Amino acid sequence: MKIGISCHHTYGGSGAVATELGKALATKGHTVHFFSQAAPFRLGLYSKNIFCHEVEAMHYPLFESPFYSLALASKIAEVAYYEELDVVHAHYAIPHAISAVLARQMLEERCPESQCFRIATTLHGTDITIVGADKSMKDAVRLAINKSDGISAVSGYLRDETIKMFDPRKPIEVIHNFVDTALFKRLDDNRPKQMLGLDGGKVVIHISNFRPVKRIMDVLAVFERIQRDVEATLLLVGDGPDRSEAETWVRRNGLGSKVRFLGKLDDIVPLLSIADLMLMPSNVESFGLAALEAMACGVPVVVTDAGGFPEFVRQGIDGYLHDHGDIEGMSRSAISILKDDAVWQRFSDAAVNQAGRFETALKVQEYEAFYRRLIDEA
Ligand code: GMT
Repeated sequence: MKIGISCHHTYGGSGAVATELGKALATKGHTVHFFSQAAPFRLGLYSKNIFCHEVEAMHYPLFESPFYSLALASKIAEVAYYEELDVVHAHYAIPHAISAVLARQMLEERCPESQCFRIATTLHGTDITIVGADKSMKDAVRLAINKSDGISAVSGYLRDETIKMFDPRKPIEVIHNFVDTALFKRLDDNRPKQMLGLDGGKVVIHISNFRPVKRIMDVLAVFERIQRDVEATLLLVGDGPDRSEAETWVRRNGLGSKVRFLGKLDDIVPLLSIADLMLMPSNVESFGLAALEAMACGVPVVVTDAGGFPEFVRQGIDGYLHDHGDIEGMSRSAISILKDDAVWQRFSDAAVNQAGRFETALKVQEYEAFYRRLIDEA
């Protein structure tokens, strides 16, 4: 198939999923055209089947802000015309699905409808729960959903939320997020520990975009309790609006030597490989890809009992789930895993096993079948 993938290029789950999917499809022989503002951050490889189209919005003094959505639609229409794309897969409703809808209308000006691509839209979470809930965007998100030929959501939770909020005309398929276990596996390499000067003790990790939904202050509160009982360091990977508040809190509480802000990093496997526990106490996650990637690297997780987490984290087997804001419960669970090596090993092995059920190859087959159905229905 000839597939266009429209996605955010920046650090974030939806861009990561879109990019890993595109790479896997290309490896299977499909032709993949990426559309984004810059090369997606996880692309990092050459393939004869992958093409990247960077979208540059026109700057003109009359336009206060550049029209990215229009430029994206024009780029999709242009590439679809010359490359005869079968499917355009939009990751995130806004602006990608809307731009795909518009691109198809542009294409219809140039060729018969039967020769136009099909639109597959994958909803990732915040496009529905935050952007879609905003009055200024709600109708645009509804249009994006209803004008797509097929819609998928990354969890049953997100499918149900979308139905509640938008009552879409079409059914929503659930295709869970996935992880490439050939890449995300625990490395037997202590060098990152030495490089970070971690002499001993346990390593707790958190990876996110430091937005309010991630509850960074809860990560710190849980860690503060952990380190009273267990010698440990907290690695914070990523960056975002709540970082300053977090840094101020760390300084005020004298935890500077135990909490490391590492910023945005592309290659997280070496860090996950030295981690003993991941904390993800978000308000809600439609899936929580970073936790699945940690599990694949043998890292037990302590997460919120909400959203997509219960669809892959098994209570007391590969991690623990708690109500959001339950600092005491999360701390107790974390300490129980970190304090006993035998318990940790059991959780770690179970996490690797469970991640195997979300292997990239399995989910890519589901996406291929999804595209095929859309093409056959045309
Ligand atoms: O909030 C983020 O982490 C970014 C956001 C995105 O679109 O990049 O992540 C969403 O999509 C990811 C991939 O499907 C999911 O794993 C995240 O759970 C989801 N974030 C939220 O629902 C808050």
